Amino acid sequence: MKNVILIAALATLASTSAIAVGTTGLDKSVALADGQTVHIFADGKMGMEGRYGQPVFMPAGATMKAADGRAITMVGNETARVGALLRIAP
Ligand SMILES: [Cu+2]
Repeated sequence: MKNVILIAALATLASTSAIAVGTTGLDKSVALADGQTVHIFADGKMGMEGRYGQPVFMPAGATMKAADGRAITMVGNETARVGALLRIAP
């Protein structure tokens, strides 16, 4: 009985930390030609990270050039989410 409770407690702990890791909602990050990075979240909105690892303002609708030459149009301007992301995974 004691082991069953311990296993249940460990399973709860594991799922709680999995939720914590997943809260950033980050889908992917794309390097830009100018050295900045655009972070694309699961809901399609984007946020900018500057060359020095800081959140950067970029208005929605602005066009960016990816390092591979693709053009990406800014959707949203998620500076706060990028700030949270950089604090979690510096
Ligand atoms: Cu941008």
